Amino acid sequence: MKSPLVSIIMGSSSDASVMQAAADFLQSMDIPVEMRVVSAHRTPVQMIEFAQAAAGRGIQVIIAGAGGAAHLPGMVASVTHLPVIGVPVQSAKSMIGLDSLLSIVQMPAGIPVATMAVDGAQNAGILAARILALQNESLRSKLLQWQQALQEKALTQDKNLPNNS
Ligand code: RP5
Repeated sequence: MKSPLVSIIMGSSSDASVMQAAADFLQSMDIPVEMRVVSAHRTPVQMIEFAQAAAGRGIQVIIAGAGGAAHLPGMVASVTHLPVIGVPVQSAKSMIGLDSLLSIVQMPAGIPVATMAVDGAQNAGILAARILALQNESLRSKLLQWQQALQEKALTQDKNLPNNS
């Protein structure tokens, strides 16, 4: 098995059904991934150890999903130089994911987290692939093909609308 290039971490296994979309996309591009539960609040020491060791293990991008008081992506970003992509998970239904979104997006100057939409794990996978594609021509062409297919799908939808002139 190839060593993972992208680490997909989440605050709880209850985030896994959302975060799977990031893994699915990356695996469809033949990018090796790992998935881990790493909690900012329940396993803070392990979180710091994970983030400090990630680059040395060959990880190039970290995708971090969390819900509620979603401190995981920001805290991880504070102890690594790797790009961190944050996915706000809608965990507390009463707040429709706004709590998660604001916890992740409002980072202080100096510590960026590229924040996706609420439950936007597929886009996190796509962004991670785009970052890796900067240094990988065959991945770049796979991504462009995927984008072309997306465009064709939208053009077909346009053509198939009943009142399209
Ligand atoms: C966060 O709390 C996790 O990221 C999860 O979204 C939320 C709820 O966790 P569980 O109580 O379901 O484990 O830390």
